[in-house]
Amino acid sequence: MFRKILIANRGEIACRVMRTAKRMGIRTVAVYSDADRDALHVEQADESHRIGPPAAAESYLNIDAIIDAAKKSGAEAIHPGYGFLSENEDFAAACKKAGIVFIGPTPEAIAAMGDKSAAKRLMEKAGVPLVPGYHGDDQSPALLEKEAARIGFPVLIKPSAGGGGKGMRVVQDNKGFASALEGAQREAKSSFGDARVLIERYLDRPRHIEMQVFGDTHGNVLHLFERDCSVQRRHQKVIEEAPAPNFTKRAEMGAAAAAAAKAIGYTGAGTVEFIAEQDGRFYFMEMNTRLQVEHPVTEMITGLDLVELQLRVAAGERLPITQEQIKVRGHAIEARIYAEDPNRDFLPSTGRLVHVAFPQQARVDTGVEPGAQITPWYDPMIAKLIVHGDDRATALGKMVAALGDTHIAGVATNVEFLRRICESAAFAKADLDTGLIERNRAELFRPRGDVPREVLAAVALAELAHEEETARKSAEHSGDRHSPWHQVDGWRLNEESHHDFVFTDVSAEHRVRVAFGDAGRKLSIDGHPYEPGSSRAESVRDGKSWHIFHEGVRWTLALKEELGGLDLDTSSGSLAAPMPGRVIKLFVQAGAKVKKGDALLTLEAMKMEHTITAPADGTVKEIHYAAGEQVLEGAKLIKVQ
Ligand code: MV4
Repeated sequence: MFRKILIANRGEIACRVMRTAKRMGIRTVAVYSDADRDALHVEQADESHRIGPPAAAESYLNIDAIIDAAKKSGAEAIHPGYGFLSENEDFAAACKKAGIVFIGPTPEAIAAMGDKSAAKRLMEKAGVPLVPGYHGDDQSPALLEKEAARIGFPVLIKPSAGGGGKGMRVVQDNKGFASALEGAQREAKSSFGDARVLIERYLDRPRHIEMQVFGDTHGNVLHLFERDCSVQRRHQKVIEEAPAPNFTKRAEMGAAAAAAAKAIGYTGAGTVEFIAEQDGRFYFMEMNTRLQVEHPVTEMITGLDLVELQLRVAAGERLPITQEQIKVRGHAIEARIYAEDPNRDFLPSTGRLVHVAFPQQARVDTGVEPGAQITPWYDPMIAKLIVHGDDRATALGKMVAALGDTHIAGVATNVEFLRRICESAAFAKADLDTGLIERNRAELFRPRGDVPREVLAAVALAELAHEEETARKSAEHSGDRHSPWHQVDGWRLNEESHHDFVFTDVSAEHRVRVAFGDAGRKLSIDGHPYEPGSSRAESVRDGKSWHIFHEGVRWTLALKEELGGLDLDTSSGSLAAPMPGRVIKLFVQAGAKVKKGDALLTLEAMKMEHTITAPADGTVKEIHYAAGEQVLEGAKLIKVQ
């Protein structure tokens, strides 16, 4: 076995590979760009090497820099992870040339699967089922149109060079064919540098089902069952699971995938992708010659560590198990958490992760920790949650709970969206096909409604607790614990006392009053008395804002103003100091016309700033203090009529 390996990747997959390497006693070498100097994968490695500036083209895709780092560190093998150089035949060849083991298939196997048309011809020869179609070299429009008619409309035109759905065109009848072909060829040329296309019968409501395969250098090939990855959005997988629910063709698909791998002398971990009709009939789509993002669901149902198998096979060992020994145990589901905003067309969201808390009851594969930056340079995936249960319903219940316990602040995330998918009737009954998200748009993207009263209560109590804590700390530091300036319990001692908060969310203002009486605190929200409910909420402070995590939803509320102990009775028109402090800023002069909510003055008390605002439209009649002056609690500060 290797003594030291380099991981030519970043984020969760780099951390994931290192976890197994460490368990096996293998030293790990990380590489990083300037954007990742402080990243978790660098911290977790035994050794790390800078490979270039943030742009992937100059760092994680820089073959020379990575080979250089491997040589410097004395790594005997390189694990490419997924993405980046993982399916780059030149990289696999460069490793070989440098005398370093590429932990993956041969350059020839990568090349054989890289061209989608060639791969399909190869698979056809190996007896793997294909969608009825045409994938020949003759690309003349007249022939392609004749082939489309032979296949039968609707047909799908796909670029030969690319996978992943880019540049595909559905054509309903022969009238639309010529112009769709032209568009597809143009896009194929600009996206892949290769205008060739293939034509297939267009399948309605297909499922994406893929088979995990493994080959060793002794001619053994295994399959590790299938995964259903039908829940996708614009060809981006969102939720994956294993085994595929209600799928009746496992044995046939497993045999087809193994035949596909054997046909190209495949070594290492690979995935054979199929497209399946609702009745289970399946057709080869393409083969991915790498470890995939969703490999953990396969690990959960087989009990195998796929990275360990990769390392053993790459080191020349035989696969340590036979096909008969591999059994499906229970059901596993994975959800991908992204820094993106589902309400803004899934626009990636960048920024600092102010708060990150992951669930205890799920496997969490992540490459970030609290305080990490999500930058625009790389894929915005934050983590993967993976759950396992005896059956699908149990696993799904765990996933809903795990998503509810995933608390991330600082960037927009898809956590709530994922939870809606998991809670949807369509997903619960495994009504799976690649159109699930589109078909359930109305439900999945419904507006979230008003801020729950539990959340407003939680935010007010959290703010109050925070202020009490701040005051207590400042009293401790002042040396005079009994100083009236540091009274923290004054609000509560006074039976009449109460504290008013105004919080704003994107759409509305909410007024929460906390009153301190004999019986303890009593809350009222927007004028209505509040009785505490039973739901839990976690509050996370972020400057002047709070993130409240409640029943799987993150609410962000900003403290707009705060009137401690101040009677909002506007009849007197006189505004008093809510607590002892110092006037630090005046926003108005006597005679000024003000509107309700306008800032009048700012008081500094207990190291906090409190801005006092006009309770109603009116005119400033008197100002009793100048900026810099100390005031006592209850002092009349300003009079508005
Ligand atoms: C198809 C298809 C329907 N009919 N082929 C999209 C990505 C590429 N790998 C294969 N894709 C498709 N090929 C035929 N003949 C529908 C899709 C497709 C799809 C496939 C898998 C997962 C998600 C998808 C989303 C839209 C379309």
